[in-house]
Amino acid sequence: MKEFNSESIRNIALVGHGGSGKTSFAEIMLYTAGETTRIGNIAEGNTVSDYSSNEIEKQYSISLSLLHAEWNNTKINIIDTPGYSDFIGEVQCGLRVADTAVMVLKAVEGVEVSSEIIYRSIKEQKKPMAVVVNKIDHERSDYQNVIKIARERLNPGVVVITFPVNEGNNVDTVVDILKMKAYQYGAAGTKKVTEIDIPADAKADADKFRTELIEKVAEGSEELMNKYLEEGDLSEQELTNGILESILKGDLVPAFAISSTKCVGANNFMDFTSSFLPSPVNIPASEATMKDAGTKVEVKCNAAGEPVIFIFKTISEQHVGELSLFRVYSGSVQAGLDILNVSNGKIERINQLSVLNGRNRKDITKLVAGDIGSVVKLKDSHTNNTLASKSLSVILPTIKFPESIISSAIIPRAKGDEDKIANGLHTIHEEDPSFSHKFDPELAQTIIFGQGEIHLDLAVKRLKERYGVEVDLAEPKIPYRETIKGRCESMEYKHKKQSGGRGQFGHIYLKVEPLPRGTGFQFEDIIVGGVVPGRFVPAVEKGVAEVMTRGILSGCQVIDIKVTLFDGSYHPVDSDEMSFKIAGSMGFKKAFMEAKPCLLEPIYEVEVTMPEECMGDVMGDISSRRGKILGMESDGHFQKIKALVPLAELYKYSSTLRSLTGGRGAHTRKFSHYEDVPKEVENKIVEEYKKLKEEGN
Ligand SMILES: Nc1nc2c(ncn2[C@@H]2O[C@H](COP(=O)(O)OP(=O)(O)O)[C@@H](O)[C@H]2O)c(=O)[nH]1
Ligand SMILES: [Mg+2]
Repeated sequence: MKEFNSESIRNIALVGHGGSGKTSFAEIMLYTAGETTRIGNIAEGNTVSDYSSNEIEKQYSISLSLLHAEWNNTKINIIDTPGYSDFIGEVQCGLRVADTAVMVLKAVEGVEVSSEIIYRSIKEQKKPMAVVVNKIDHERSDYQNVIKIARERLNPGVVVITFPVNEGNNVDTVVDILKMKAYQYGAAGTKKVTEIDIPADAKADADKFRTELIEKVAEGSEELMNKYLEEGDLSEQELTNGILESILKGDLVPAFAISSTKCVGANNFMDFTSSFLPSPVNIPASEATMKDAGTKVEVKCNAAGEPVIFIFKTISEQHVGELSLFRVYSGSVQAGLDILNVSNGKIERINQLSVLNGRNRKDITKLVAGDIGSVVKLKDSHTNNTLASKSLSVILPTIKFPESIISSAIIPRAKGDEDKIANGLHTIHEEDPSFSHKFDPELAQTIIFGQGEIHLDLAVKRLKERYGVEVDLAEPKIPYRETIKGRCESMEYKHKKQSGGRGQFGHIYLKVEPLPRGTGFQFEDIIVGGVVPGRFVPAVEKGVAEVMTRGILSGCQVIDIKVTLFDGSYHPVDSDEMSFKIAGSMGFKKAFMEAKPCLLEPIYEVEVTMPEECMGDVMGDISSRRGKILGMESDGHFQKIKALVPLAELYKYSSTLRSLTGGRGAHTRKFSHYEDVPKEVENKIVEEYKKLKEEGN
């Protein structure tokens, strides 16, 4: 592959709702540009981008993939991202290193749920954007309506660059309003494109769209606006410069008509990409932080500068090892370079440098600032790490991954697999930080966290495929708490054993009373006259504390209780620490049972965002989960509900919400406090625990 300078690189991320045709569109760009010699398709599972076995099986993208094509002497790096909300983390990674987000919409459905959700990320990250309206070959394709909806729901700056002349089953021609010509595409695979005059019946639309474009560009500056008002037009040069400026500001969003199955429109899109979409040089410098000083510095896209690269994705592939995908932000990177991982202080050697087309790697010698590529077998570098020369130890801003919205316990099918499972989960997290796991010592369960059920199911599948371990998903145990509502003024317990030799003797009186929520455990010793000698008091406390950790009613921790040791007796020979510890445990258990014991459950504060029309259903569902609505507010097209819901009622909530809202709802949650469990629920939990104990578990 030839070398490209920073100015001739374009980094685009294809984003949008699942099934809009991102992967298919990438496929025809690669074919059109001569990167591939045949057009793969989703049904046959032979696209360049969806190459993993899971993607081929499911027929949709799961991980982002990196592709590139050369067009008009520019190198277009294409990041194809998944559209399902389970894999939103991948979209964040892709957007982070792209200079233009290309939102793919369907020519019939237009703006869908994920389009809106992803658009919010594009706005947050202030990324320039383009729109591709794909599937204009559909019989109900309505290109102009989709443009209208995209203006209303996404960005009012959407302007048409190409539009179809004969949309529907027979579509083969688009009008390009920059060239003011029409382009007739030959059958898919022929790569034949003929430039023709704009057909008479498309002329009026072409003029209208061109005026819209010129006006949009003129709005960008007072100078251009004055010129336009005076002369009624802009020069080609003014238009060219103005388009780039407006795209960079996010005021202009160029839109293109595409049919990926019929191979219509890709040439015009790539022409525009090479001529008008921003190169890395046009993008404002990244604000980074000096590792030691903490001061802010600007990292400019300058191939002659110190090398700074950022890893936005790691892929662990069998037979290859770990592949790190990175973007060069400054300087250039050559094979053999030693570079500092500023995030963890370790030196890494860039051994094998390559560019990718899905799973195909092509080795190259050098990548310059602005370019994107991959390196294999870094020792200890991961997603979100910045690598830089020692003299410029900067850290670039990291990718913000979404918080997990779903969790599940995993139960190994075979004993002894724990280490393999932990290793596997760790690698999965490194590849995809929107997935995480932790061992919860209180619940004695490994819990995994992710973005949806498909996300968690896939982790289970990967564990099996790559690490040969089988696990099942189960509802995580709920960390209930036990406490008391009443008091026990005096509980006597005498532990006494005489079985030849030295006996055991420990005798105590305990008082037990409740404390305010959140106080924890207090132990007071008010023994006078040494009736229980001081050296045995800590043993009594230990005995009580052990029971508090283990629990009595449900096997969950006991909280917010004060225990007072106020009387007792001892035996000069038989008394020892063990005897008093046992007395402490047993005495506390009895006192606890007399002091109106009860169970508390964790309550979470849940925030649900959904379209207004789903409010009723969502609120009804929250009530049926013993939830309490705290309030609601509107947020653009959406409504937000805040509620308190017991954790025990939240398992698989994201799936329920998805079906209640047709995929348009989302929720976040955080722990709020502990509250009494309703009696009937408590009885059930206590019964289950009893049964478990009787069975000896
Ligand atoms: N009719 C038609 N179908 C398309 C077009 N582009 C993609 N598809 C089909 O739409 C489905 C989803 O495509 P895919 O590329 O996987 O979408 P992605 O999820 O956005 O990557 C597949 O069955 C494709 O064959 C198109 O332009 N026209
Ligand atoms: Mg895809």
